[in-house]
Amino acid sequence: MRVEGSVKTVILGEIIFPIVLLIFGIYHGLMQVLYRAGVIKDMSFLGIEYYQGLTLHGVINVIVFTTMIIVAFGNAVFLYYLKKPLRPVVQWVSFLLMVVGTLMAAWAMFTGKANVLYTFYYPLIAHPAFYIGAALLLVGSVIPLFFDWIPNYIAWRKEHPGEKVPLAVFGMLVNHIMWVIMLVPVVIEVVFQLIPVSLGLIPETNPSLSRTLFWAFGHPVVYFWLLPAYVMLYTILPKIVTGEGKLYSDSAARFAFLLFVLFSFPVGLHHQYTEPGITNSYKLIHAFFTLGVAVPSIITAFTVAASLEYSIKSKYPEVRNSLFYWWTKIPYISLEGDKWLVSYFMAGLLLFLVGGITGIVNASYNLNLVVHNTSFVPGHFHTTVGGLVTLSFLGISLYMVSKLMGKDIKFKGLAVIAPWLWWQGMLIFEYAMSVAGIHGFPRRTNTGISYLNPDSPLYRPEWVGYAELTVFAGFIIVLGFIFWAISFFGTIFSPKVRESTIEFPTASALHDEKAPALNRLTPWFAVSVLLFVLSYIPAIYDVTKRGVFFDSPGYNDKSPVPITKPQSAKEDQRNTAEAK
Ligand SMILES: [Cu+2]
Repeated sequence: MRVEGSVKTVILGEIIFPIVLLIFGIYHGLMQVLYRAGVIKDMSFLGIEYYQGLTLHGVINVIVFTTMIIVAFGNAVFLYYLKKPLRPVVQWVSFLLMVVGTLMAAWAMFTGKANVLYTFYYPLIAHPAFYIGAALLLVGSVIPLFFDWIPNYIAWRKEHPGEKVPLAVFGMLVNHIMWVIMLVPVVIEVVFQLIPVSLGLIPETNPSLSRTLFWAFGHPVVYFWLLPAYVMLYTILPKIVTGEGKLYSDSAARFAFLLFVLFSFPVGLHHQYTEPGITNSYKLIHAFFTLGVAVPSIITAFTVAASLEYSIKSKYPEVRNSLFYWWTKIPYISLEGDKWLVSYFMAGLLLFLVGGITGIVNASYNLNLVVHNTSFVPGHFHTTVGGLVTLSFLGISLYMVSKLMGKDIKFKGLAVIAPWLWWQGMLIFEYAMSVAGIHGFPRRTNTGISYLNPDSPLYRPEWVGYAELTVFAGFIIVLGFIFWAISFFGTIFSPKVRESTIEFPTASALHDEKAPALNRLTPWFAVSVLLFVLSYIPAIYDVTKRGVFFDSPGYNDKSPVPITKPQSAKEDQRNTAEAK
């Protein structure tokens, strides 16, 4: 389908802008391993502090990059599958809000006014521009849903009575509605707690409440990143593996998405197992729901593997009776047509296998005490969001840019090797981080000047080897990224050879059951919101009534003196005045 004009410009902008920023994000990832291993033994490097760099790494990679690529991919999916135009005004408003918001937050981070990490836990307080910028980014990201996607979806349903909406549209629609729901708690946190404190409008607020609201958003957000990758695995991967490829079961795919709708929300307390003030039994309930939300990913593993098997076996009759040998026929490294994209999905899937297992460890309430806040956790999520999600987003970005700009993919060889370097680097990184984590190696710590410094009284030699291994891994990962970037920017700056189009290779379904219950979204979302609210009432009651005795003033990362004036201090002053 041809695409020209300003909608094309916006979608390209939503891909290229975050990727330029991602260069900083990846650079600070490399800096992290260098600091932590003590290769850089300092508080800062080239004017950027350790925690400032860690904030940039987190915010750019998992908030800005993911959100903008998801909106770009969603726009392309709705445009291509529904064949209905997007509204340029809506698209520009959304894009500009995201860009302005990102630049505001980036200014606060780059100038060192927001060294609060990407979770911005209270009572650490950042410059208001950080929170307001983040809020604008999020507002911009939901605008296409309300003003382009839902109207187009409703119009399409009217014109196609009784037909199932294309699976990719279904997945992206479900994902973005989930996005709007999960934003509610974090918007409450930012608007009623963090912005007022950072502006000095209120002197103090409740840290436990703010963390609880954050994780009511912070868990589902990982599925917001993951589901677009699942859309690609279901619809694109089987088609590009072999020309005859098919999705094994359409209903299984839809059912998996709907299970995410149900179970992504009542689980946030698994990030707060060690949070005092929340009753244990509520954490246990969230633990069970978390194990429940692993189910749709396990279903996805079966569906995607079955689709791969069907696709391979329909092309290669000689492996039709083999149980395992057909895996060798997958085009892991192929330059033919769109097959280069397979390497991104396969490398991502192989990382996700590890990420799923470590995630189930994290979720298991008592096991979490072994790994919480250790390097085990970053090890885990570098194989999920840093693995499958990032690789499929890098792959689809390169794909979309080449189609939208009408250009051939340049340096295809590098583009095919890139995900495998990334995969190998991440596997080594994950191994080192996980095992060191079990030995107590902390996350979010400049260990090079403390625990891994032989001159420090804190020295812990048993962590040294693992930290050095992460340096080695870091360089392989970055090399993979550089290969990808050469291909990406090489493609952008190459001459145009075709007209600009939007198209996705799409696998049809082998088993295409009717299953009307899977195509009515409202009841699923109604139950989902109900579960979300019910599962959080006891926890919110705990952190506002029973579990917290005082609010806290805000602090910055430089001083133990609060930057906002606490109520209790004023009372103390009054008391001493009265005593006199
Ligand atoms: Cu989680």
